[in-house]
Amino acid sequence: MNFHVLTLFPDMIEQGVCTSITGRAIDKGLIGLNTVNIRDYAGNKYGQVDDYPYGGGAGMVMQPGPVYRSYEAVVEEIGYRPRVIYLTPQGKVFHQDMAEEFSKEKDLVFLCGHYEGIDERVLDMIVTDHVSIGDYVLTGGELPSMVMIDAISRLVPGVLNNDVSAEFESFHDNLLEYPQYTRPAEFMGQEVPPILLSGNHPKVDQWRREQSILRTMERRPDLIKEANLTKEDIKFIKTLDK
Ligand code: 6GU
Repeated sequence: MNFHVLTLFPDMIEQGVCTSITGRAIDKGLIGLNTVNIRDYAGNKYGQVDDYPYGGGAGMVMQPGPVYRSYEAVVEEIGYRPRVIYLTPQGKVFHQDMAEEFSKEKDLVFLCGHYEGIDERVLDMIVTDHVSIGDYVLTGGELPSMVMIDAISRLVPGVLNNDVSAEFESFHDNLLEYPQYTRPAEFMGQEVPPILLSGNHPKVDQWRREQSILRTMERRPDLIKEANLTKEDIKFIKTLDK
């Protein structure tokens, strides 16, 4: 899977994505990163990529030409028109299900805006998906594209070294993950829950499932409605009211 990022700050993307697990995935050839500097496609020799907004108002707007030409450079390279994700607080809020859907693509283009945004005409021409990473405002689309690349990459087979993989983590069954412990068995007077030292794996699994449910009810009650609860889970929840 190849990520193409159209941006005015390619160094920021490269520094972020080429680090840690995604960096190793690039070294192993499991994912590819191609940053395209929109400024390389500027319309004049001064490297201008933005201009004043028609109709007046604060700030600058990114011109359509450089964005369009940087997109066409990617199309030329890969030989087809891929999905183009425009990072914007006006988009659909990013979610694990979207990460799973996007992870099936061969190429994905991320378009990072800056200033007061990008000329609407080029967005109408090339963007297939408008995506936000939450209800707050950032200075540009670079961090959101890195968030999405991280979430999508870890779903690509081989990127995580554990085989049980991405599936059994937070948001599996729409429940939060259970708490984890490691040595020492006692830390500043706090013991590890004894069940985890018992070697009784069915009991450990049951305890973890219950912890996931409790944690989700406490911290993210909005997720419980969507959770895939078993008969045993429901029985457990009923014991809590007493
Ligand atoms: Cl995708 N872009 C910007 N600029 N701000 C955001 C965002 C995206 N998602 C949340 N805030």
